Amino acid sequence: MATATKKKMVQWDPTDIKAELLAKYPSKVARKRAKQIMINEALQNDTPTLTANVRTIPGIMTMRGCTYAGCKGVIMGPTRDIVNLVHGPIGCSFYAWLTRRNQTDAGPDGENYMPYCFSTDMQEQDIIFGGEKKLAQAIQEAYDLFHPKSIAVFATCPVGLIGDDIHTVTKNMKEKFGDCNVYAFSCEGYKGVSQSAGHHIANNQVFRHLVGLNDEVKPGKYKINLLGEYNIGGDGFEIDRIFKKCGITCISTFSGNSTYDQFASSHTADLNAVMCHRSINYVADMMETKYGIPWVKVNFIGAKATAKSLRKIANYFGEKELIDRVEAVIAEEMPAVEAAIAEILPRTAEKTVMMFVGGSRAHHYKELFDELGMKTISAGYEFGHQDDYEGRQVLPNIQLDADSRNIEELTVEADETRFNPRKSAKEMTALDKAGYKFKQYDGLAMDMDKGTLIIDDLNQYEAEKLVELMKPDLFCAGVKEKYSIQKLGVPMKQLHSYDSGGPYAGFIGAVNFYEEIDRLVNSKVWSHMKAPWQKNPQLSGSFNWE
Ligand code: CFM
Repeated sequence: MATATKKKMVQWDPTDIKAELLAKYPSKVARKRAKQIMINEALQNDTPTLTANVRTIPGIMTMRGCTYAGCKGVIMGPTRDIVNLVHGPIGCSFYAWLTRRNQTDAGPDGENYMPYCFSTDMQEQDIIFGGEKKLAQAIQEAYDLFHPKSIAVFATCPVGLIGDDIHTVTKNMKEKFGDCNVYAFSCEGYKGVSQSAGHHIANNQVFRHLVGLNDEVKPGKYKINLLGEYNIGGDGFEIDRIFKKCGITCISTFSGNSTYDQFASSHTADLNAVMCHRSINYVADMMETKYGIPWVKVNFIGAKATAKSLRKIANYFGEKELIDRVEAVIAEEMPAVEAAIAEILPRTAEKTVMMFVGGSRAHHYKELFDELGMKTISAGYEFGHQDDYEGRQVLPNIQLDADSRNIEELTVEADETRFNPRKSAKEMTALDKAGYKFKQYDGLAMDMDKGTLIIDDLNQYEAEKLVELMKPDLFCAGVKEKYSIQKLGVPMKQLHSYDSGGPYAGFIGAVNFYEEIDRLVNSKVWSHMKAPWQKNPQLSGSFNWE
């Protein structure tokens, strides 16, 4: 057993690592955690073998965020021309203000509320006497100051605890204004086990209050929506550049640099391309049922993945003009990527990496590390569900628990006038025969090597233990983990905010990523760093009056 060794474990046994991660826990905790640590060997499982989307055990320092973060911060936050008003204490708003690095471009209309922080700033008296009046006043103030098209209200924990009826307040204000769509999200932080519940709550309300409001037919050919792309570090801008070059019209992005009108018009697109499956699959499913828009999984992280996703979109439309143009764009973009790889790969090949990010990036970024010849030895999600790990085929076998049941499931039916199957049954069968898969996501486990460790809801203790045992060349997670990992002598790359880098999507993004990772894994600086207590474990001192 290699517990105490400081040397890199070249041959590690995953069973030993798992046992070591669990060794310090009380037996009940160890039993629960054991179900969330999977040694990857059963690829393409039909039944869930990893427990996910369950409560974090109290006392464990989880990496997760809250439901409000998933709704306000993740899904609605990147939209530029909707006033996002937080009903709650100021901290909930302040700490969600411009920290996610989702970029916006104000565009020709110049409307961009991203730099603002809107909050009702709840005080003790609002908690005691109720905050509805204050909320109505805040909505009025935002309307008077900015005259936005839309105001979205987000509930924080105290709102649910004191029972403010935010939906009636917003409904009344919407009627009062007449020219501003006002609606609310019951996304109190405690509503679910993680930010994932907030995604679902956001998806439901966006579908209920925004999607389908504008039937106007937009110009352009090959119309798609890009779902689950949030323009972190400018990723969305790079994807938009590629779409434009290919002649693909992006009607809406959910929700990087998006506008109110994009959501309202999204039902006019002919294909939903789903990037982050975890956060937005509900919208894709509901749009298919109501409007007949099929969806496919795409990934624009990684140059090869980008090329594959573009071909997937082109093959769906099936027109030679688009297929040829996409091939021409790939041929034009790839030489720069290949040149970068040829130069960098000899320095990165066979290096090891671990990734623990939200609910889809561990999988997406594996593509980029594969391109660098690096081995992903352990990965997992903070809040992924079993289908994000093992593929959508396990969906019928997932047991709903009380926490999941808590989240509203919208009943959606085909729209009487606007349901329009984008492809005939015959066309769908032909695509299927050609190997084209709709509504399919195979999950992270499929792409992980045999014997690697897939860990759900990794915590602070286990992260440090993993690094100590397996000594990866690089660790990827978020800011909460960054400095504790670097203090262990291992470089750390933030895959949520990208530190201050990006874009990493598309072709230009891939080259950016290769260059940064090359610098990180080949810099010796972290291994030279010693904390004072590592150099002199026995510190002594004296008071200056002695
Ligand atoms: Fe989707 Fe995201 Fe992610 Fe996510 Fe997120 Fe994010 Fe993420 Mo941070 S929507 S699941 S809730 S890809 S904010 S842009 S990086 S945890 S892996």
